[in-house]
Amino acid sequence: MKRKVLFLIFILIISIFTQAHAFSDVNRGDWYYDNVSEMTRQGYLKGYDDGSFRPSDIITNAELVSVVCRVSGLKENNSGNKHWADGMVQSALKAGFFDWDEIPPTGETYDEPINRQLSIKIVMKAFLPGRSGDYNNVSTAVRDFAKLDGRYYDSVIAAYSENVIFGDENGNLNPKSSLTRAEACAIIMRAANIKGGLTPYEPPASQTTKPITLRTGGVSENGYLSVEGTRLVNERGDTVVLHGMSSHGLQWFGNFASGNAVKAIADRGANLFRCAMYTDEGGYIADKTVKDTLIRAVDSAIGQDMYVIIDWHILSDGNPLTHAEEAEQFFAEMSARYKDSPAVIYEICNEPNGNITWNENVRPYAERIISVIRENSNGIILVGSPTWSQDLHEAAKNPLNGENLMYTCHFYAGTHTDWLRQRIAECGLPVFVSEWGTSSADGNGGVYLDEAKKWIDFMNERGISWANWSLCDKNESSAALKNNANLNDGISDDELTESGKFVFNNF
Ligand code: IDC
Repeated sequence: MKRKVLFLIFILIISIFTQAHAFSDVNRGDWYYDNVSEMTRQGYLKGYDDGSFRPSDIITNAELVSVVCRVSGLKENNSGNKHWADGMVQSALKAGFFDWDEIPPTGETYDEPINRQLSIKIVMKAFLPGRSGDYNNVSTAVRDFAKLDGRYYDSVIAAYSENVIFGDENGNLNPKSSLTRAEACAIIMRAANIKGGLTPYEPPASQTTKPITLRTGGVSENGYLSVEGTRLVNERGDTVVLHGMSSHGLQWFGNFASGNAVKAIADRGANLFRCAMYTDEGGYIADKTVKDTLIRAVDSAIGQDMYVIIDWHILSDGNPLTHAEEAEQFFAEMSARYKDSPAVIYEICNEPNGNITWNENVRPYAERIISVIRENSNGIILVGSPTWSQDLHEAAKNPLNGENLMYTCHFYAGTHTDWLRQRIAECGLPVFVSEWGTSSADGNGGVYLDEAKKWIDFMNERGISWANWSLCDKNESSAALKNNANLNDGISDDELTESGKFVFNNF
């Protein structure tokens, strides 16, 4: 009895504790997750009453100053002013973190967005006063250095030299624009850690290029990939095989491409995630916001140390030339955004189909998109072929020129058998199975696990990488998840369908 009571108390304490640092909108895999959790655990951050933290909201003068005061241990002054943060703003002013005119203690600007240059100064004064850096280095490294007001030179030079701040993808600091609550947490934590504060300093994980978790078989281990002969190899020239899941259409099942979802499959051993961004059927061409879902998924996968495929998922639009201009713009933007990331793989046309040929449609399209991507990145590019990416023999007669190109082959175990394996074996091309299913080609029926096993053995023998269709809970047999599977706490065996179990056992 006594034991039971103790146990219940224990559970209660644990749940209070975990509640205390679980914001509804801060998830494992989000780039700011570690900082925000640690700061919450220490009691520095308070979210909103509805349980959210609103990481992407703009931070105000009062909010930034008060978090800095809490983390740096500055006590708040007694104050007569009714504003909740006034006591802290007053003591920060007294401590010299900023000057009177920057945030007048009369309070009119307390709830206005703080700008970046001022927040950098406050953070540096609070945690790393007296640090300096080299004016010449920083003023050349920061492209928009000239936009800074002179009074912020010293703080910015020191902050940049100490790795408290970094430029954006273009090397700009945007000193007069605002910053988000998540960004503010990152700067504060970096400075506090360098000072020797909370936890040992680790180089910060940037949102788009570095993992926050290191994994066996992951990007941190293999680095940039390239193609040698028919093999995919890592930075040291060793063969690499990637295994993972494809999302379903992001316009329908974006919730299964969340940070939690991606982490859940990484925890089960996957080192690859494919983001299937449909062009038609309500996808990107009709609704550009699908791109935001895709970017979040890509960033989450990078954060989990996984390789990630950006899939331009043509399907009902069988001819890739139909949306070639949109594809050029899209891949220009993506390859610029991810130019420094070894994790990203570009799949430029999911499945060409209909009345088209390799020579007249797919090949010319591929040449256009490859040249766009190559302006920014020498990463792996996956190219489809006619008949839903099965006509490898056609591509093999007139392959593309260039490096790090692979040809996709898609199969569904209930429809495609020996003859397609034969084609892969004979084509002589580097092949990547960026989509396959245990079902029939319509995504349903079966599942056909005996045939799927033959395929797995075949791919293993040849070191062929694959992504399985699909990570979602749709009521079709190719789906890996049972209805209403909840991925917030990982994926358990009883949340997996028959297909899901088979596939996950083969990561
Ligand atoms: C299927 C989905 C299904 C959806 C259909 C049309 O499983 O729910 O209704 O697309 O959008 C592919 C395609 C892939 C298909 C899949 C199964 O790349 O989009 O998904 N498949 O039919 N090629 C061969 C099979």
